[in-house]
Amino acid sequence: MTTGTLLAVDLVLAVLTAAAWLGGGAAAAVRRRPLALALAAFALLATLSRAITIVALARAGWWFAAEKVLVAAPLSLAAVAVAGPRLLPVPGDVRSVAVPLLFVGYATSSALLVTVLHGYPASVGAGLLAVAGAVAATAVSWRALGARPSRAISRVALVVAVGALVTGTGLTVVPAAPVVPHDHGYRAARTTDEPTRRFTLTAGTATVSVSGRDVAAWAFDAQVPGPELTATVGDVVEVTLRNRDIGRGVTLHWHGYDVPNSQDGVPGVTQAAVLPGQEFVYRFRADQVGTYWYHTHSVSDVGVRMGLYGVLVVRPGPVAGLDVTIPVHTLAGRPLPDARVERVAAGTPVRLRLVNTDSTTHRYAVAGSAFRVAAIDGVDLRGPTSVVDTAVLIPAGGRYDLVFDAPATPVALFVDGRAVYSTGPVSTPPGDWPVLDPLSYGVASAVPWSRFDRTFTLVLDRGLDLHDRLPRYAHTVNGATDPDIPPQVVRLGDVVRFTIVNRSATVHPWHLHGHHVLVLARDRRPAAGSPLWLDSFDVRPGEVWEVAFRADNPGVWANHCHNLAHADAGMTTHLMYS
Ligand SMILES: [Cu+2]
Repeated sequence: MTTGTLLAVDLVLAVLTAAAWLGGGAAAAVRRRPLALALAAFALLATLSRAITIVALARAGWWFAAEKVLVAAPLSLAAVAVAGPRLLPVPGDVRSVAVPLLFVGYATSSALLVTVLHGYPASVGAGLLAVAGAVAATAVSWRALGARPSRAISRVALVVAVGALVTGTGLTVVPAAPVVPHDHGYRAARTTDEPTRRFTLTAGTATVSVSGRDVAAWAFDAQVPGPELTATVGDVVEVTLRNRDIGRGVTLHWHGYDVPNSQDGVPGVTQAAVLPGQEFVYRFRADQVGTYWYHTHSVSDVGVRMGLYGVLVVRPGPVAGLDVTIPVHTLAGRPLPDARVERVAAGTPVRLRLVNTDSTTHRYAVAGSAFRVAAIDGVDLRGPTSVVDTAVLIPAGGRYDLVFDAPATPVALFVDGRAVYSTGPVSTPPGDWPVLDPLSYGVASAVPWSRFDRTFTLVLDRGLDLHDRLPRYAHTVNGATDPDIPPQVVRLGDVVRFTIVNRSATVHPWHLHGHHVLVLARDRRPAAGSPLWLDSFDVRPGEVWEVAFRADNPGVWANHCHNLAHADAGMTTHLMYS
């Protein structure tokens, strides 16, 4: 069983346990004796069986079980211990065990809320809140059922509740937001004699056609995707961004391109958003070959979804054969691009540059030919072998370059089962093919570092964020949301290791700006294939990724989930050079 499944099973078990205790209490209150006893027996069994799932989760990693071990288990067991003597032997009037049963139910429920609303790391405040909730709910039920809890119990409940509210919600101490300085120091080198590729991109509202229907979009040069920017390695790329009428501002972030910090295009961190009527000139040297993309980073969730993105391809030189770029996107609920057919002579070398510009994973499959994965996230793989009838999953923001020599018969690329590109009439769509695991594809080589100067752990989860004006159910990193997540501070030259843990039930495509990271391990299994230098990787529910990089690009860099709705809902942190 995967850790993700285990997390789900444990959650279901916790819900059933709480429901059974509460149901037993309610049945006892209305004197449904057999039902009350049956539910109580089931609840006791479920409470004890959670020991199995909690221990299994703790073995998968402390991050998955911390609050269950420290809050849920002690609270449930203590409640059972307190209520137990009042339950046995079962009195003649079953109504008299209603309050003890409800008490265990409230204790189990509030522990469950700690998992759902607070998560990792476990805190004393969250534990106290859970206790206070259980005690307060029990006191109310006690009164409602006609009995009167003693004054002493009521006072204790009140004190615990107030204390817990203050410590648990952090109302007393609101952590100061980390200072994320704007980078004004760097000025991209002015060069005069180097070949310069100049582009101008004008952002504006537009109406574009998607599969025959007109939809409202935000677009660069009135097209979605924006113009494809191409360069040859060594060129200087100079892009003038103009904003015609995007009221919420626009920037250009060069996704996967490790540009100088001042050119990274993150509003509030490396520059101010470009407002209507303004312009900003980006300038950087194209020293990385490969497939990349650009997109706005201003209100990025809305901006990218509405169409403010395009492809950036840097080639080593003239291209032999066919070199096709296929950025996949969902605009107004409809898939882009439209299907395209291109006749190709047999024997022609073909490179399909696949780009996922959406916020969720896409499944790609090539039918009709074996292929190799030549590069991932712009970086060539070592010793890629030929595979056939195999799908690849590309995370949000990720890129795969697939290469093959065109056979005499048609080849087709499918994205989530839809033909997107083909070299002739499509024969058979892909079946339920196995998925390529890049961690065991290609030829391995030794990790270039044996020690790490800095290590950081990012635990991804959901939780209640009370620091805004309105409480929200946010996407959290180590229990906090942007801008309250402490930055990861490194020095120039440090070898840095990140452990990224997904405790939640959704995929988080992780994306560090300004650096490619080398994958060391996933779920404690070392990467066994070609070195994988990634800028975007899916951390699925229950997964633990270990990645590392050398801190060689000074500045303040966004380090965030590339499901941009998650990023905007708190899941954004920063890597900062001291
Ligand atoms: Cu996410």
